[in-house]
Amino acid sequence: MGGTRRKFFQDAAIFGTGLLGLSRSLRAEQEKHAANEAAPHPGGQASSVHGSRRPTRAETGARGAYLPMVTPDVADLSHEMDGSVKVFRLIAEPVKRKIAPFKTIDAWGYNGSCPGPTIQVQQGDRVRVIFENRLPESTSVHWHGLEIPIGQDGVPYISQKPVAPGEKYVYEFTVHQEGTFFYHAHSAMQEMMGQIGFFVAHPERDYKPRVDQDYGLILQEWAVLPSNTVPNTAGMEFNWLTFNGVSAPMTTPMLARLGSRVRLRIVNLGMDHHPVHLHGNQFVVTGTEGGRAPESTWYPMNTVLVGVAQARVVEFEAKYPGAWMIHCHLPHHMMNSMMDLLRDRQIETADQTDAKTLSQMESLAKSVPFQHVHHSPIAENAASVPGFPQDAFMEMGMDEVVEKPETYGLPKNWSAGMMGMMTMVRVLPGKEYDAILLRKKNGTPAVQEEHHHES
Ligand SMILES: [Cu+2]
Repeated sequence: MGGTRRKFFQDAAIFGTGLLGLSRSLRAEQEKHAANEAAPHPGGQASSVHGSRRPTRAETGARGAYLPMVTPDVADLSHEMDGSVKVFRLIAEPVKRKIAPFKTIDAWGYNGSCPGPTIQVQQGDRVRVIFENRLPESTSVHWHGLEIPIGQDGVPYISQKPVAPGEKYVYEFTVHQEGTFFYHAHSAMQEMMGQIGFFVAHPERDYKPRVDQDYGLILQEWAVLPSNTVPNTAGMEFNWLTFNGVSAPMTTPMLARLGSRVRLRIVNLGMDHHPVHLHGNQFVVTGTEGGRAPESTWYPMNTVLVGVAQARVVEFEAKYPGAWMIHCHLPHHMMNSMMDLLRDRQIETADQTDAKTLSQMESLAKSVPFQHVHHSPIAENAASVPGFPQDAFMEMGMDEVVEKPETYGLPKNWSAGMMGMMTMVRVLPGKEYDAILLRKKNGTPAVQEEHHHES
């Protein structure tokens, strides 16, 4: 071991001992953390970053208001103010997550949610997160992408002692950056159990051009064996793909008023990279996990590769009315696993007849309230064509099971075409947009009085 490396470990050990004392008492933690951040930090880099941080709100006075991001199917984490400090309470715990109408998994998340609730702050904010571990094992919280002192980095043994089950730990730092960040457990298996959430730092002044809608999507993958509920975190074959903890058609459509500008922030914390494609529109990548990208780097595209641990922020003008799909384009990520439903009746690609499949689908429909048990038309000689069936018997419409204000007015059986990592941006003329907002506000059930059939 070289001298520098040994010195580093000595520093880390001294630093770790300091934190060990801190974790004993919550109040002591809070006091010491303030001192901690002012002290020089092992690693040097954090110190220089710290030195160049932007001034806090207290130093600059009032800042511009910001448009909060909406995380479909995931709530925001509320906060209280302690003087000028935004105080959040984050709890790691097991979470039952219904990822499809016929599938609930035992994931791990935060505050009853998987992914965890979205934390939204503004550049310059002082943030305190009172973290509690209700998992059956030790954990910590890493603030992905944030330039904060090493003591707040959330890496077990390196920057802090692991937070034991039942213990609390206080993170506190000043956010000098703007952009799309996230928090996650810094233990690989816990990440795969769902320990992730958004951490969005809004800029002190709005980005230009301003957007009217701001949405966030977290991409996750799950390996869940048939008739099981616990993800197999050692498994390499992912059969469930989710946006914000749900698979299509349970994903809540994102709404945009015709003529508005839309921002989508996409974050990936799984085992695969996902090419996320938007139908019918071109967008520009306006930011990454590192913050806002200069306008000179923007160019039109409609598919953005969101690699593991990356964030990609895209923006587009909602010029074209319609229900525009947005989905990962990997074919196997555009599917839901039917293994649980089929059990011993798994589809055989040979020896499949229309009658046999129809009765199979009817059996499925009884176990979950699917209303459309018919399938799309097939040729009379279909069974004699090598390769048949492929998608013929994959469609399972369940409009009524997944209906909500955001699905109001979609064409009948829309849900049959929605599977896996898939959702939609519904670009709606003002009147229709307002009607859905009113339904959301009033909690009006999205009863579909009439279908708008294309055909
Ligand atoms: Cu994918």
